[in-house]
Amino acid sequence: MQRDVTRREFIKISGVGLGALASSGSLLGMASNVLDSAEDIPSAISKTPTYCEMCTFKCAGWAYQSDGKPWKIIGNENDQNCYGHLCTKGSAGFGAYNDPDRLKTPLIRTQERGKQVFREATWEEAFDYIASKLRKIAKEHGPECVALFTHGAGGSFFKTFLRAYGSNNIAAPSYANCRGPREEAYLLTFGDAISTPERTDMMNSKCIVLIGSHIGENTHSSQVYEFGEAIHNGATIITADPRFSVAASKSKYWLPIKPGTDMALLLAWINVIIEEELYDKDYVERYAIGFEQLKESVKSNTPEWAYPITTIKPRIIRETAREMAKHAPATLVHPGRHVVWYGDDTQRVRAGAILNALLGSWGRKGGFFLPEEVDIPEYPHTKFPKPKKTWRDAFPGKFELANLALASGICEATIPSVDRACNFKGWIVYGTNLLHTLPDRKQTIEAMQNLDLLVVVDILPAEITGWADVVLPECTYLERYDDLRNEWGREPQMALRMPAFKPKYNSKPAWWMAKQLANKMGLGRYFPWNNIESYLDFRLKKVGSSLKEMQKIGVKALKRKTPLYFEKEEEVEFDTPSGKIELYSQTLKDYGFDPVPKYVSHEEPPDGYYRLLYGRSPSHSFGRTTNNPLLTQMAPENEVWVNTHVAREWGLKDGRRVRLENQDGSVSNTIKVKVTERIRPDCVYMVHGFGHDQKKLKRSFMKGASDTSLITKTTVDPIMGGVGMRGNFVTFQV
Ligand SMILES: Nc1nc2c(c(=O)[nH]1)N[C@H]1C(S)=C(S)[C@@H](COP(=O)(O)OP(=O)(O)OC[C@H]3O[C@@H](n4cnc5c(=O)[nH]c(N)nc54)[C@H](O)[C@@H]3O)O[C@H]1N2
Ligand SMILES: Nc1nc2c(c(=O)[nH]1)N[C@H]1C(S)=C(S)[C@@H](COP(=O)(O)OP(=O)(O)OC[C@H]3O[C@@H](n4cnc5c(=O)[nH]c(N)nc54)[C@H](O)[C@@H]3O)O[C@H]1N2
Ligand code: SF4
Ligand SMILES: [Mo]
Repeated sequence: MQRDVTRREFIKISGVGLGALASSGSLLGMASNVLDSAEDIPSAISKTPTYCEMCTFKCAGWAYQSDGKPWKIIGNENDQNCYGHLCTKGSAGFGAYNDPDRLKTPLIRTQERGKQVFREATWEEAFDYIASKLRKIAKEHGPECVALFTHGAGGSFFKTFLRAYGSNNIAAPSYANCRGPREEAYLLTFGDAISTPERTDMMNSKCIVLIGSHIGENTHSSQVYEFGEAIHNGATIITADPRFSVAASKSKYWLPIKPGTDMALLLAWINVIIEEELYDKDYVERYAIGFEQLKESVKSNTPEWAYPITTIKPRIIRETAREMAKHAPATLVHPGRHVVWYGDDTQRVRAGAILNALLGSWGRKGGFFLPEEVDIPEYPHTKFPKPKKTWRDAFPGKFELANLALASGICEATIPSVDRACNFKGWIVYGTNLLHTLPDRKQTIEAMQNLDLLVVVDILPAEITGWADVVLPECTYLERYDDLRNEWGREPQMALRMPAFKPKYNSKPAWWMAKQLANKMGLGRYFPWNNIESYLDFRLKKVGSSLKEMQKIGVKALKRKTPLYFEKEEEVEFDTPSGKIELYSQTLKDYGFDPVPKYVSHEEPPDGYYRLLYGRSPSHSFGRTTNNPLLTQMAPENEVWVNTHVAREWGLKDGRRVRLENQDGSVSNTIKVKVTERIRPDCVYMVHGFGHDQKKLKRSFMKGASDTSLITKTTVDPIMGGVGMRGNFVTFQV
């Protein structure tokens, strides 16, 4: 922790603080903490390096205290995840720390699962309970029958624990329920993933094409910052979205596409770029294979063909395709992030990847840069045992192109069935509220009712904690060390999170829990360090830094080893089976899928129903911040966007409360109507994260509606198991 900032530094800091607040909205309660006169300068100011956990993008920042009290959190200027600017949610980290609803002590269930009756327990009792159940499961079914669901930094220690125990069934909903299809599509095409933070070179783009991605409402810091830079530099923005999003409002072209038809638009763009010979011939010839098959395949996908499908006029499709080609290779067809829409998502994202290949933007300035990360050696530990089975055994012959475990798949395979070679008996759930995150709540509940053990590690009493056998209260990110942030980027960079405060209540960090539990189970050799400081210091020293140095600077970049883009006429070996960019994928063909993406139509809403679209609140991260005392002041509930004509037909006025009912009769909580021209009449829209039904979340209980409660139907991507969630239709209960 750094102490006693000088007066001069302080004035500099408060200037930054004001800027950050202005950009993130001065409605924050913290604004009152910004001082306006020199006399107000507190005597003792300290700052502690951290990386943010208000979402999982891990922006690095500084948590400031004045006189030992929380003051403000601002971005670390040297951090490439945020360029010194945290988003609204990141600025409100103290709200999470100060939330009076936080979990305070370990809990053990005393009545039937789901009744939500617990007794307070000591850590010792909680670990004893878990250890004895885990031993029993290992003995009766094998350790592979325990799965870990994880989202967030501390999950890494539970991953070590699970592997030491003998299971490798580790699932993040951020794969099958978020960006999985994107990673697989880019792996299939370029032999490399997009990952986090995205390798998009928006800062240098001259043309950005957004297919749904609503950057600006999706507030991942560096994405918003770079998007802003591109706009400032005069880049052409083309946005395809059934809704006039914030990004659409910054666009030269807004294409209000009919939802579910993006593949037709992408194929028509490919068609124009090939037919008008607008593609980068040298790049395609040098780096790609399958051009002739692609050309043949998209021959009939003309703009005129796409018009009745997408409702986008042929003239606009041609004009936008030419615009993309004009700025190539500094044209970025953004790969998106939450891409699990209609079940053909790997193919749709692949069509975008192919478009990028034709424009020559992969490995080029303004397209996709070549990221690097720091190669930090692991702390030496005993080799993990080799599991005898994996989640894949539950799905023989299916989802073979999935590179990670499927959260929904593990959930499904927890429901006993005779033909499953891998049935799950225990779950450890770290930092993911599965009841809000996985669609089809009924299935999640049925799965949980079949478990022998359900452990939940959380900071708040989320819906999922109510179903646990044991609840382990984690302290917030501001009260703990975590593993180093080591992600790729323009520079190989690492960031440190360390405690700014002592843990409140009887909460503890994940590293401590995992290590204690391992000791209890005789697995201590997998955590062979005395404390987290020595663990971090050991690893940092291996790459020429130290814990002491990182405590001072928070973020450190090392030198790149290779150039950021391809060199002119460079020979490149892509990590695909052919060593080339695969416009035509033999791998897909071998697994029985279309080697070149093809248009497939999706079900339309019946009369009187509207497709349910969902997205992000700029002031919240999923459901994890909707109880935050600072953020609830800004956005206390969500609204359902309804087109003006539709509202008139239903006699709905702006602000009226309705319930939504979906095609399967599932009914939502009440939600306010927002009557607007900014959405097509065939769909409605709401942001995700509201409609909590956990009473212990006092500020967010029953505020707004949950999109998840209306997502009972899914379309699974046969290529990799992504769970398409935009095939649900709703009507109004007025
Ligand atoms: N219906 C619907 N479902 C979706 C989405 C959607 O838009 N609509 N989005 C999908 C996407 S893109 C994603 S990535 C996933 C995200 O899904 P999740 O990762 O499940 O996100 P949250 O629902 O915010 O759940 C996070 C949980 O972590 C807890 N938490 C917060 N901070 C900490 C911490 O420091 N330590 C611990 N141990 N716990 C913490 C919170 O209290 C909360 O219970 O959801 C997917 N599911
Ligand atoms: N503030 C904030 N920012 C976040 C998050 C958060 O919770 N809060 N979560 C982060 C995470 S993990 C993720 S994955 C990302 C998600 O953010 P994105 O990847 O940007 O998510 P999308 O699902 O693409 O975006 C939703 C947009 O898609 C549009 N849309 C819906 N259906 C269609 C369709 O059929 N076609 C087209 N073209 N558009 C459609 C909607 O109108 C909406 O504008 O956000 C990240 N950033
Ligand atoms: S995008 Fe916002 S909430 Fe997410 S890590 Fe960065 S500052 Fe925190
Ligand atoms: Mo996500």
